[in-house]
Amino acid sequence: MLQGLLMMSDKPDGGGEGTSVVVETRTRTQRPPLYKVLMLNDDYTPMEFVVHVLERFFGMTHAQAFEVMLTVHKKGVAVVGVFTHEIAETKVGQVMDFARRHQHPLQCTMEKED
Ligand code: TYC
Repeated sequence: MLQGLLMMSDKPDGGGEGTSVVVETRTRTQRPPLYKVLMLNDDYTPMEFVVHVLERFFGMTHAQAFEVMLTVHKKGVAVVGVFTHEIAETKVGQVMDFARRHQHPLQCTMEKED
């Protein structure tokens, strides 16, 4: 947010003690770039594990998670969330870590939104 402070003079020569005037300027809040987090299908990760991942790391209800898991299973890939770069990176790391610890080949990636 930008806000200007304009110093104005009430004297003809522009000198002397200035009068402070707070000027409202146009506020343009920049939106950060967003990243899609994608879940990839594979032949080995159990369906229930993927459902659990979607509930645990993406805040989905069981019904939502089951639906998204089935979309990945049928189509090969699905967007499971859209986040800022740092949050998306964290989610991908959490999923990959959790899958590896359970010895499942589940893959999760991120991609910049257009
Ligand atoms: N295809 C897996 C199976 O049949 C299930 C699965 C769904 C795996 C989604 C990964 O991202 C995934 N057990």
